[in-house]
Amino acid sequence: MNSKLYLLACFCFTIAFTSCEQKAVEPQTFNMKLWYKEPAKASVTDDPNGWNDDAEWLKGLPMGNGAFGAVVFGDVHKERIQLNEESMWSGSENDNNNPDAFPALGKIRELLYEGKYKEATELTNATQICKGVGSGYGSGANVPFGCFQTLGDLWIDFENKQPYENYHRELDLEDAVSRIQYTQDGVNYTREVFVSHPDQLMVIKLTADQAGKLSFNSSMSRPEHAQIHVENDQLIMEGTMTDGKEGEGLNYMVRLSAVNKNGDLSYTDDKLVVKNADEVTLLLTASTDYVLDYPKYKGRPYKDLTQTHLQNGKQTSYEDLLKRHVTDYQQYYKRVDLSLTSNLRDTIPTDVRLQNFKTSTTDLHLVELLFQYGRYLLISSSRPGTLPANLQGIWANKVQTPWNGDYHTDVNVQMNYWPAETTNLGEMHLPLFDLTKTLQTPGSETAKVHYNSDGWVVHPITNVWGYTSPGEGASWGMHVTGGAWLTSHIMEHYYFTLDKAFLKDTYPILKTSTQFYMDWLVEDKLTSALVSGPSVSPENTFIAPDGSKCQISMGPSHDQQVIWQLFKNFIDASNALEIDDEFVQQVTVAQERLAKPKIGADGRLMEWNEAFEEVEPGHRHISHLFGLHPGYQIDVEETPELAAAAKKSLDFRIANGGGHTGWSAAWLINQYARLGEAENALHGLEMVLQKSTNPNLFTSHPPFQIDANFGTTAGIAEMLLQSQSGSIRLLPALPKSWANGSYKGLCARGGFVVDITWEAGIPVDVKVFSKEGGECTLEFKGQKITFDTEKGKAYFPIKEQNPFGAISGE
Ligand code: FUC
Repeated sequence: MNSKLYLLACFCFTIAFTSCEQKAVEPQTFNMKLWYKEPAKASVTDDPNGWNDDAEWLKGLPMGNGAFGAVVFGDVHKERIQLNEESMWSGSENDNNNPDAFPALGKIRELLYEGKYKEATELTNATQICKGVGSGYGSGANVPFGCFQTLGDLWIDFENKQPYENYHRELDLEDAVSRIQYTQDGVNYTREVFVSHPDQLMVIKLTADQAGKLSFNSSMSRPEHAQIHVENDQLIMEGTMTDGKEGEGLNYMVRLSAVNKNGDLSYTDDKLVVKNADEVTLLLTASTDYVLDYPKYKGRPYKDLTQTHLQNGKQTSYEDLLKRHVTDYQQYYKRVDLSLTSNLRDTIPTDVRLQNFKTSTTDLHLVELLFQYGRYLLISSSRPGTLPANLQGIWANKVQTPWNGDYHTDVNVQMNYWPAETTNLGEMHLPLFDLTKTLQTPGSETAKVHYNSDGWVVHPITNVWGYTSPGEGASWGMHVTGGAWLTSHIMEHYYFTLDKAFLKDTYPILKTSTQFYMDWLVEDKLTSALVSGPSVSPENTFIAPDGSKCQISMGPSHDQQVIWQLFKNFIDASNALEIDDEFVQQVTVAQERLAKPKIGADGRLMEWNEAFEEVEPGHRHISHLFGLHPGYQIDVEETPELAAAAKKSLDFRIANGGGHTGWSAAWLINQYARLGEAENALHGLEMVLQKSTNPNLFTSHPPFQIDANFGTTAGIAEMLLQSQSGSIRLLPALPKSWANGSYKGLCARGGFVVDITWEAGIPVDVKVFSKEGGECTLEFKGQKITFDTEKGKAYFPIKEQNPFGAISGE
């Protein structure tokens, strides 16, 4: 036993099976840092094509406070800090609903019942897709859909262009500070950068260990729509983006100012100039006039806000700014520890670790790092009151971001939030619900125009302008369960927190989403089961009996499972709020009548209602296993046949090249974890690290897409703790190579927080903290123990007699 495990075990055995408020011993972990011996090169210009990654930017270190983001290059002679503000969106509110849709709906369903898939797919393309150009095929910077864009760059051009040595840069995940140090001409220079949530600004402190050695010019730039001027000791960059209709869109402003120790500080027309200072602190604030409020979306006092935050920052000492930042950040970050290794020092730079991992996957510290990095990124890109994290979180370095950096609702934005509850960051989940709320009104307009239905609907994409229409191609755009999938997150938050006030507040969203699908579902002519359609199984194509390649059908398994989950959630929410009206009863009946997952002749879970062959057997979407993960419909214990079929489907996908995009591999981790398939889950994780991770640990589709960061963190948590089935499954998918370890602070449904230490694959110490009271069932390899809990108390249920001790770790 290594010393930290021994300490923990001793501590726990003295407590026995008691409830108490005592804290478990903090496990020692080694510093959670991304660190490098080389800078990212600021002199390399970005590729003008937004779809191409920029290798140097992907070496930069991302920072953020939920709304403001920065990527720090750490270059010595000329520093580049690329800037983001989450609402830097071009475009504007726009009506994309298609009045031709509803009149053709019945005909498409008839064609599908007649087995005329080709004709049905063609008619869907002709009538059901959005009006206008929609998202502009993912390149919508200049159309109304718009695009999430860079805010520009901050440059710090140092006078000293001499060679340097002793270079080191890092991002410390434990305090969310980036540090750079190097030596030039015998002078030791340092930079410290952080983005403060409490003070709403970015702070950059530059020092030299000899007097008067800091001389530089600082400037700002943006590829378009930017004016620079100086006003009252501030360098200001401002502009107006396009609304996509040849008019003016959102306005933005960035303010930069500095505080110097000795030397001279001055402002020219477009620069801040420092000469011979000992130390300088740069402060930067930014905002737009965006407001998340359909249909106006404007009105934030962005000029005043940036001014106030900058002035307040200038009047506060660097030490106080740093202290407030660290305190604020750590209240979230410190809730969870994960230890898979017993080493205490990290001597290998992160990019080297990543490179080594391609040939040897034994580096468990890299796994710990990637896990905590996902939590860091969520805290940095999604805070209460901000917009949700988009396809790139809040980090994008160009004007045209791939897929507009939007919210894809057929897995991607949901994946961003998979780790929120399990890794103890429930507050960071709230922005997703705020966005969902604002989609109700435009979504009900779309439901009316397209389907003459009540309730509201969202298709596979949305943006900050309330876009809810289908996409511009039926093959992917006719995904009708985006709204239902979004609302499942509301219930996840409730299942984890049991927060009734929250549930009461959000119940209308669940109810109106349920209303839509109650209207939308139709009876299958043959079986009279309720089916969804015409629709797609996200982005996948099948071969119809006549040999044609089609996407549109009735009752794709994905829709059926998402709607099943929505109805379950709605029924659970109604029960929790003691609502039992006629509508709840109708939904209960309808849930029973839904067409259920089916197993094909080859033993796989069927993706469509009929046994079609898929065009791409290794397709990246694994949507027909929604019921396995993130849904609850398929479970190893409750529905073992379906679980076995799900496993066959997964194995088949992989055997045919599946998991080739980052997020797809990340989903595999979660799905295999739910099946208790530890080694396969680990394989998914290794795929993410080997094929889909950049030097700064941003994951990749390619191009860069952040969902796999979040999906991987969630997947690791899912391997270590699950609670979707009613009991708390301890170490449900623990790979052999993770034989010894510990974690603290992972969350389970029912309001429980779990700390655990395991040896040779067996739990040797478990602490369960009960936030809300109630019965708790722990499960390990099928063996269960149940005990009652009281709100606010901790339990150590396996002390003197470990009921799991007799179980083999194999
Ligand atoms: C989904 C995926 C694509 C990509 C895009 C942003 O629709 O099918 O692979 O990730 O979102």
